[in-house]
Amino acid sequence: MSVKKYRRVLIFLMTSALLLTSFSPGPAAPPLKAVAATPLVPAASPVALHGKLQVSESRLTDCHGNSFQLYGMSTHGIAWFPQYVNRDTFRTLRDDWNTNCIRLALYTAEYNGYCSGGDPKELKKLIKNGVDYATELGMYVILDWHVLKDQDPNVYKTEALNFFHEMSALYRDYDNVLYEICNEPNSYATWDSIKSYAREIIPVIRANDEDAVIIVGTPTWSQDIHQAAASPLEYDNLLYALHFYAATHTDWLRQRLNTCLAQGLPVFVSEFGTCDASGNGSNDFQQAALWLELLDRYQISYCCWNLANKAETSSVISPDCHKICEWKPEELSETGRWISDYFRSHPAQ
Ligand code: IDC
Repeated sequence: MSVKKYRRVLIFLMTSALLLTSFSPGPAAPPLKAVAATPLVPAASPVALHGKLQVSESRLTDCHGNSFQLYGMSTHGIAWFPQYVNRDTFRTLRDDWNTNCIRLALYTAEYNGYCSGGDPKELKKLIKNGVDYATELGMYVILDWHVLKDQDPNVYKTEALNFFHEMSALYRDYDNVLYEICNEPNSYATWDSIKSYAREIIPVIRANDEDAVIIVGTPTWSQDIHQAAASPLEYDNLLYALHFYAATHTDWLRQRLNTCLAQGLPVFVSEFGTCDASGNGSNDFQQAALWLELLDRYQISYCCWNLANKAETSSVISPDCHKICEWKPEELSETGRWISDYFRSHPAQ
């Protein structure tokens, strides 16, 4: 049964309940807050409270029309670390880390990527499991077509068209699924070539799910949002990706963000790291805090790279910890301790 259908049923029940309580004596019933209910979306979860999202006046908004911020973890490549596509992992991220979304990174080219030697069936199964777990927990989930080594998203455009066609048909009635159509175009991939790719992928998704929220990557590893601001795509419900790594990208990129926001560009930081752009090296938590405070001020959504125990700075779990959930502070990396604390201090959404 679809999320939308259950929502309609719930709205009917809520309306009936409100009518009943308004005619009965006694103390007023507490306000009913939930807007979505399904056996899969638990009451009081982020999706139950905020429902379907849309982009309105350059901001991500919830079903009440209020500005809404997604924040949480990005997986590492799901082919590399499939063990973290797990219900208990996501539950820990929701309940202990206080996050409301998860990004599923599906590499296209690297390491048994979807288009380069990986098993598309197995990888799609992982994506579907990930969406199921997120939905059961009432979390938002981003399907990230993780273009990186392939540089230009047009390289695997046919595979992308098929993938997004299939996924958007499956999730057309889900309020909690967002589509990220190209992680980080880079090198020779121009904004024009990304636009031409987007103009093919977006209509395929929208044919199934007419108001899906879609995140579009930008040139130079999703840093050149100014090019998108100068020449945006002609669709609604779009967000443009800005990625930063705190030890590499500092004030100059925040300035660019400020300028683009002033121009009305809707932005989503679908990936950031607290270390340098290699995903390794040392952390710069001072810069990371400056970034996240800025994003919180503008209610710009963000996902932290990465949920894994790889021996690299950006992985949040300690390399010698093999638990997939309920990590103690000493089982996290320095990055994991810092970002989980930051998430916990974030006002719940
Ligand atoms: C890195 C991973 C690393 C992996 C590599 C593959 O952290 O373990 O070997 O990819 O190429 C990005 C990318 C993201 C990178 C990350 C760090 O989106 O895939 O992950 N990064 O280099 N953009 C900027 C940094």
